[in-house]
Amino acid sequence: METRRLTMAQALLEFLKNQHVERDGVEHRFFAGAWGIFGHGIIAGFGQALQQNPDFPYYLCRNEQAAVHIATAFAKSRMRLSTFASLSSIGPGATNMITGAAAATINRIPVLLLPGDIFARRNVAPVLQQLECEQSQDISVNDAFKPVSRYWDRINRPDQLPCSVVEAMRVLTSPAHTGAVTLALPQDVQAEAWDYPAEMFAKRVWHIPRVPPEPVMLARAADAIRNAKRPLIIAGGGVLYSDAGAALAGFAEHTGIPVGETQAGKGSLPFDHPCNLGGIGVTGTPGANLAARDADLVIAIGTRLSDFTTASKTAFGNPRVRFVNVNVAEFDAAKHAALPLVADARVALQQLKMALAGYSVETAYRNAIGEWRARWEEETERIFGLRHGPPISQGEVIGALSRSVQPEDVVVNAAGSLPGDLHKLWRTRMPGAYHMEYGYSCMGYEIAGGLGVKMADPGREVYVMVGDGSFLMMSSEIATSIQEGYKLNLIVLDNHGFSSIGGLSGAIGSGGFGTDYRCRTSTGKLDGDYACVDFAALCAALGAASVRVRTREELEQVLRAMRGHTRTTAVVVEVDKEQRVPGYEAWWDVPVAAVSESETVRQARVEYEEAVKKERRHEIAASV
Ligand SMILES: Cc1ncc(C[n+]2csc(CCOP(=O)(O)OP(=O)(O)O)c2C)c(N)n1
Ligand SMILES: [Mg+2]
Repeated sequence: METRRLTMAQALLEFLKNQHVERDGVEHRFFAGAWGIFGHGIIAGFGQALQQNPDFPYYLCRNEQAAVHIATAFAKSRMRLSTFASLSSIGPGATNMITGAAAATINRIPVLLLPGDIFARRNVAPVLQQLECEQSQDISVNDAFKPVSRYWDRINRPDQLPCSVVEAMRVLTSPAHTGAVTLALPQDVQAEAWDYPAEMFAKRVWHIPRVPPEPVMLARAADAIRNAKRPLIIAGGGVLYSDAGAALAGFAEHTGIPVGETQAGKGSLPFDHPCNLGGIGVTGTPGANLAARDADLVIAIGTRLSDFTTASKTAFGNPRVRFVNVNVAEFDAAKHAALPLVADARVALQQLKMALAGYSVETAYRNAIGEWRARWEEETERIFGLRHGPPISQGEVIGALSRSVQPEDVVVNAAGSLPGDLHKLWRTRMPGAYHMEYGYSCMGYEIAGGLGVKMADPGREVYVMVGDGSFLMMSSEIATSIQEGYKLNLIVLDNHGFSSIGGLSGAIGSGGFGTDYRCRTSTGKLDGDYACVDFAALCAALGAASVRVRTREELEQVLRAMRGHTRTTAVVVEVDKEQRVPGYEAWWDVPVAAVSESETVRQARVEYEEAVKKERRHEIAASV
């Protein structure tokens, strides 16, 4: 057998370089390189391997958490057909990646994590940054990746590598099982050599299947739809990852069934498609939520049915409502006691359309959909057209940006009040043009994520909308965007604290406690002046061109100019935290204290106890 004598790290890298995926006959190189930060736990092993393999680019970021967010955003933008590896030293560098791993796994996005690990040899333990355990020599901080990884392994001997890497690839490329994969790399083993079979480094192409639905289940699903009077589609991220937008449009046009989009599924249809009711759930539009309330059949495609989508299981008010779940993952297909159509979204939609020849929803329902859509356009225009302040309203900022972008441009966001406002208001015209990380809603994802989105398709303008709270949590990748020459457009919304959690605090009777960036005073409370931060100066200090604006006109002017810039540019705008976009026909379960010294909390609890009664137990309903 032909062999190649390589270190474990060199062999791993050589293997990664040669992995490809293929779907619909089109091949993609799976790894575009590696992001990370070197330390003693990785520099002599994987670091050395990277240095002698310039065709596998290494990108240096500022925070290992950001490395994983960049990889996640890149992979999400590439519809999971390629990604980056993320590496770290042992110890804090490794644990910095755990938040990123959780975000990737929850969002079902493939990322490969390569944290350095403590010596397998053990004789020099405890090494720098080692977590010592009295009960076992077999534990390191990297064990903390287990619950947030879809596959986890530690390479304790160089000859273990072949078994692990093929398992890693199987999981990363599986539409149903993908997420974060962690291969923990003991520092000493990375540098050890072994005679690897040369075949391990041959080009390997992983086929991404389009699993067709089982015919009997397809027929049952078609029957359920034919018998429905008020069917509704929920389009989740799976629609986009399956490249099923056109199939969804064809199915919706043919049947007249309206579509509500989840955060991950937004952009499945263009916003102005006659069947698109827009966002659904807690942050949904009135039309989508009224359709959900009365629906007798919900066709949930490629969605996890999270509480934001189901309005904490209060969204579906029809006592006879049933579900047909189209999903590649059995796990999701079985939720809500649905008729499970385990299948690729595109194939399932094409076959369902054929099975439903001659079927259409009633005219009255079609008319209602048209009316909801028209009313929502009016409401959007009202919010975009507010003349509030200054400080201006967040809705006006979204309106100004919405009017200045091209259809292929991408808006990126993750946490705060913006996800709700954007889910409702953003007018997505193309798949991938709305990039929201809302599975983990991880503050700090925005700027790092924006960089990943830009790298996935440098031809598209990327607009990162980021709240002041998220910005303060992680803005350091601005410097990385300058270093790598990937231009971002940053819109920083300064409202001196947390509009989102502040509003929530009000709703649970706590009046915004602990959610404003105010100085502590002699009262002992945070009730002084705002601790103002000069975000424009921060952006400039990190290398971006930056400007602060106050009025809508100034904002519009800067947004127009930004497009022409070639390096990362930021506009900072103060917004009025109290001028919120309302919620429409939806509720979210955030339990209120059952006993309290505060009258407002007691009152909120009374309302809570009433509202929680609307929660349904769909999981125990008889199936379709
Ligand atoms: C890492 C992380 N920590 C805490 C939270 C909880 N959280 C959600 S939104 C939010 C406030 C975000 O503030 P900002 O970015 O200024 O947005 P705003 O609410 O003002 O729109 C917090 C603390 C979170 N989602 N992520
Ligand atoms: Mg804020």
